[in-house]
Amino acid sequence: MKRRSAAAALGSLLAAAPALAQPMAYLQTYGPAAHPATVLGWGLGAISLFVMAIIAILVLAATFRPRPRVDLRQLAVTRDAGGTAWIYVGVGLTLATLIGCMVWTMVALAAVAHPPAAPKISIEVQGNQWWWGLRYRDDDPARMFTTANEIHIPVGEPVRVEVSSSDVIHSFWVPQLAGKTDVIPGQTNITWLQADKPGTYRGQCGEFCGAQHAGMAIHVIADSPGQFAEWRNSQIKPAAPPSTAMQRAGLGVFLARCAACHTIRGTNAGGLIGPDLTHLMSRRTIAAGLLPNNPGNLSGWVANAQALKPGARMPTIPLSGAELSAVVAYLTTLH
Ligand code: HEC
Ligand SMILES: [Cu+2]
Repeated sequence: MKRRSAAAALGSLLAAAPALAQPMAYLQTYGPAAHPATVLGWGLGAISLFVMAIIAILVLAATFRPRPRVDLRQLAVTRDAGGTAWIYVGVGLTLATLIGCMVWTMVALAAVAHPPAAPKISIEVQGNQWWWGLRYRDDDPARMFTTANEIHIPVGEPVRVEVSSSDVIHSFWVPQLAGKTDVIPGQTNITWLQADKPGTYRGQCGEFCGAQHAGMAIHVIADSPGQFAEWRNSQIKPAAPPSTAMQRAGLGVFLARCAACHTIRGTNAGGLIGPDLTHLMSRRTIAAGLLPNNPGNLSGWVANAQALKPGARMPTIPLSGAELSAVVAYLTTLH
């Protein structure tokens, strides 16, 4: 009985494993910035396995080959009958395989280095301990805007991404869409993304950057072109003014206690230490992928950010119960 339940538990664990692994699974990719590298990875893996199998077979064959027993003392000193041809052929095949792999690697690297068409959308991504700041560029400055942690892109289109850091070295990594790009203070590195299937792609800081490195996720959401345009137009707008007395009180608390670090466009809050909260409720998660974005988690976060993400650059701010409810009531209006 015990054994059977253990087996069942193992079975359900194994069944759950692919689903758990799915968000960061890099063996399956969904766009031309990543696909050539995936094919290359599988190809080189297969070639390596094939070579190992051949070598193993040759070693076993040589080990177990039947030979006549000879008495070494009786053996005449003669020149060997040959066999160097094996060496020439072996070295030749090895060289040809290695050169082939090298050429394939260079072709794949060249293919992922540049998008197939010039990107029309350009995003600045800034790594911060421990969240991602985003700025969507536009030729018209009135259409530029900032947001955080969730990159929306139109499906099937290349997007230019410029990465920089405000503090230490991070790494921008959305495995299903592209390889890693170093995020280095004092330097701007350029990469690109393209998702050929609509959906949400999870990314993660790929370079240890301090206490909450593991709590520094990023999501790329590939929308249909129509949904993307709608999202972009709503992000450009300033926040709607609060409508109830409670929400107005919340804005007051926010301006007094939070505005030094956070921006809400359309209000006097213009801080740059933390994420832009103008359209906070349009995001699925808070604190760089840590928690689903809902009023309960928002209250928990504002009440005690340090308990949820120890070391985060948002202190736990002492608020009365009334102040907390008011500020959260206001935050939930930020669609
Ligand atoms: C000293 C600067 C600072 C102050 C003051 C501050 N915050 Fe933050 N806040 C941050 C930082 C930094 C983050 C990002 C933390 C992370 O994800 O690691 C953050 C994250 C957040 C988030 C999550 C945003 C997202 O999209 O992930 C919310 C919501 C938030 N703060 C609300 C508030 C409220 C409400 C107040 C005032 C009661 C406040 N903050 C005061 C720095 C601050
Ligand atoms: Cu990191």
